[in-house]
Amino acid sequence: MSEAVISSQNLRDTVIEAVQSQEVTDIHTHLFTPPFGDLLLWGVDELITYHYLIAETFRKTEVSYEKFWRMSKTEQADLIWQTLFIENSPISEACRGIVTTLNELGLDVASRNLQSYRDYFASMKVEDYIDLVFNLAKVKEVVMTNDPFDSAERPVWLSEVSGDPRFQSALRIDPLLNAYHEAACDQLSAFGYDVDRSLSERALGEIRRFLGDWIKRMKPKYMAVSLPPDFQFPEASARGKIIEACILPVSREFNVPFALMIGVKRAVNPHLQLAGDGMGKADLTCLENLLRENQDNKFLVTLLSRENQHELCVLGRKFKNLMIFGCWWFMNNPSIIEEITRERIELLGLSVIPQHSDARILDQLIYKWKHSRQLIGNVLAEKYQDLLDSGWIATKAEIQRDVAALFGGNFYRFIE
Ligand code: HDL
Ligand code: ZN
Repeated sequence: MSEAVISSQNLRDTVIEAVQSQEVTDIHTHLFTPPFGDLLLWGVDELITYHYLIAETFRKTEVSYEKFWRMSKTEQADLIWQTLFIENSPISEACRGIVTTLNELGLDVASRNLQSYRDYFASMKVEDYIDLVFNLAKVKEVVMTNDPFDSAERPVWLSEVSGDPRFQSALRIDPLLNAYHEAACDQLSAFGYDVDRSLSERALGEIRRFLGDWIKRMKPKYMAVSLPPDFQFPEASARGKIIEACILPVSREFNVPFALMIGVKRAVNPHLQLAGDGMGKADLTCLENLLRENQDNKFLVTLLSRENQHELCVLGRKFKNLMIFGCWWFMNNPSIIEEITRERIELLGLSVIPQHSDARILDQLIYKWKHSRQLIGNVLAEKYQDLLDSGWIATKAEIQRDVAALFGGNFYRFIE
């Protein structure tokens, strides 16, 4: 039996150490294993041209959208660096993340010499860099976002190449659910599935076959879709019909949870391209209905609106088939991470997945997890202290057990 943790400072140190040392499974990223080639983004110019920084740059620069999008990636990075790091202090979370990453890599942040950082990456092999980043970030494995409708990604899957086992897959089905008539129906026909626009019983069967084929091919940890804030279920729409007749039965048949990421408004400012998406507060009646009427299905859920988080926690208390995860996108900022981690622990104890990185660029794993570990560690230390103040003495082994559950154990148990 490991020694009991009894003094306050000893307790805090033990909690922080447990959080800092625990390897994490990152359950939602946009990273790709090396066989996907250039789809795996890494290096300082990719970091600087992350769409979060593009949006922030336009708030400070006089450069037009048209002129920016005509620039090369290097020219874009030069403008962003000059605008957000030199002419202004890189104080936002997305900017600070790059400073943290460069610092953790041991580069001379004080020099502010962008070319020297570029030289560092120019000498790096991607396979070596993956090892370096995973070790620095203490990431055990990441779950990718894999879209069978994507023209660049699809052929790699069809070539049946095997990648790095640290990169697991997730079957992303946004085109199927959000653009069936506009795109997916024709694409599925082209792929050899006998579907139709009216979603006849035959077509629904073919969509189930498509999902089964890709589950067998990808072996995904879950099926995921991002949904607008006005998503409703049940819904008299192609989306509602496909969820009811295809997603839910296939999810049960293959034991592949359905992940709903609700609250995104795509392209509220199209001039910003990938940086142009917005958000809205959702009506969570859709989740209540899905969870209540499908208690043999497993649902992973993350929401984009801060104002939805308390309701989501209450839903988590009502439905054990709901696993809440992460601080998604516009939620992934220290002030909100701290607030909702505290709220989740107070309402749900240790039965959530507190964070994912959403990393698009490999290097981001370093800062996204360093920042989140600090925040989650502080909240946990406070909560164990509250226990100690009431006489409950948590041992080091118990704290390590609890942190392991939050950083991967809950996920693996939920999907098994
Ligand atoms: O839909 C999603 O998975 C979102 O995470 C978007 O990819 C978004 O652009 C993003 O990267 N957010 O962090
Ligand atoms: Zn994402």
